[in-house]
Amino acid sequence: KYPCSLEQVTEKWAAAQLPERSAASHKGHFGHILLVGGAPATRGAAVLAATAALRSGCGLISLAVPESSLPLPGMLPEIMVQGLNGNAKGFCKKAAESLIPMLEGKSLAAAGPGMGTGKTAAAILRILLESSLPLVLDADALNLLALHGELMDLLSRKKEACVLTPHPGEMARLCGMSVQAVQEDRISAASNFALEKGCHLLLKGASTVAATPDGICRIITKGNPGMATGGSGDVLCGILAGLMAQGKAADTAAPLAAFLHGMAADHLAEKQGPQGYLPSEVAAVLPEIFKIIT
Ligand code: NPW
Ligand code: AMP
Ligand code: MG
Repeated sequence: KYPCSLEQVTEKWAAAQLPERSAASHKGHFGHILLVGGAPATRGAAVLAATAALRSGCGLISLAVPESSLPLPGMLPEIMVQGLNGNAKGFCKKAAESLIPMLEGKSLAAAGPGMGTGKTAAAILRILLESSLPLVLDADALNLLALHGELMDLLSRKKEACVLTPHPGEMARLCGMSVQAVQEDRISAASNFALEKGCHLLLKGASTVAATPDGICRIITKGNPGMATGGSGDVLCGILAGLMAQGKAADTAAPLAAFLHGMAADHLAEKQGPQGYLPSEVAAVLPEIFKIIT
């Protein structure tokens, strides 16, 4: 029935995939992420993603936001920040050229949380798609792909791994389908896109589907409806970037990120109650999850 083979992600599998740390390791071993997003009205999304990347164990993270978004609320001092040309709406013209030197020395880029969908945001996404960095694309980066055919073509041609993390609404925009059609056959929707574009894709929601460009779909059943709140997906984006920065290949990092994210939320739902726990708390509990996962 499906265009792919199916695997269920188990706790045993997830535990066996966790990044390792030798006693002599240092931050240079765990990658340097460039995260782009955070227009003024949605700057919290970028902070949540950057925080989650650190909580998943990345070595370094540099956050690029419009200068008009500074200072950032809830900002951790561990995050390095660069304000690029911007106004009240988001990134402005010169932001795209000032981003180019920031690509140097990075292990991967993640883009989209709270980024906005204006002209300069599109120019920034083009630079990232034309770069030699692996990418994690979420939220507005997905909306930009859906809006601009030439960006979608660049995605198809990109050699380095790209992981897209749409919720069903974003997936519907990416495929030009209705949300209902996506939800009716989530596995085929995710797998067909991954096969056609040669990318990895995590279709989020109850029972997340992790599709690879070579026709494998991994199903993640961790997670609960308490996660249905603003900022949840931004945290997942950060966890995924954090795992890839630590050297995890996209086909492992994507299902592992969704599993850890869901397990952390299940842990909070069990301890605190089924709803009202926050995405920032899901990120904060990750160290405990790394400890208890068997
Ligand atoms: P409807 O109502 O069914 O027609 P959007 P967003 C549809 C940032 N954020 N799950 C549904 O449409 C993000 O990073 C900032 C979800 C719904 O109205 C982005 O940059 C925050 N959606 C930006 O905001 C916290 C589903 O999609 C629409 C769905 C916009 O992101 C919040 C919502 O999606 C947010 O993360 C499903 N299962 N099924 C911050 N604190 O700064 C259908 N939809 O329009 O893409 O908006 O996800 O909020
Ligand atoms: P976003 O819509 O981008 O904020 O992403 C929402 C996040 O919460 C994704 O990781 C979803 O998989 C997760 N999520 C939302 N609702 C549920 C649900 N009912 N069951 C499990 N996970 C969910
Ligand atoms: Mg989102």
